[in-house]
Amino acid sequence: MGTSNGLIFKCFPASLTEFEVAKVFKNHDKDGDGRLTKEELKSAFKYLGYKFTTFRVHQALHAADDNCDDVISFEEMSKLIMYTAGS
Ligand SMILES: [Ca+2]
Ligand SMILES: [Ca+2]
Repeated sequence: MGTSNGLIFKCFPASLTEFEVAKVFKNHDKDGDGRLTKEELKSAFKYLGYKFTTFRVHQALHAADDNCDDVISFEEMSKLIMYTAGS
C-alpha cells in the first residue's frame, strides 16, 4: 500500500483489537453475506466515530479492496484496520 492509503486510515484508533473489528464488521453487515458494501462500510465508520463523506468512504473502500470486487471482506477489513493500528 502507498503513502496515500496510510493517510486515509491514519485516524483509526490504535486500540481496536481483532475481536472488536470482527464485532463491528458483523454488526454492520446488514444482509449477512460476510462482506461490507460501500453503504455498510459507511455505517461501520460512522459507528466508530468517523463521519466519512461518501467520497471518502469510496476512497477507503478502494484502498482496502485487495481483490477489486467492490466489497470489503472481513480479511480486507481487518487488514485495513491492523495496518493503521500497527504503523
Ligand atoms: Ca453485506
Ligand atoms: Ca474485496
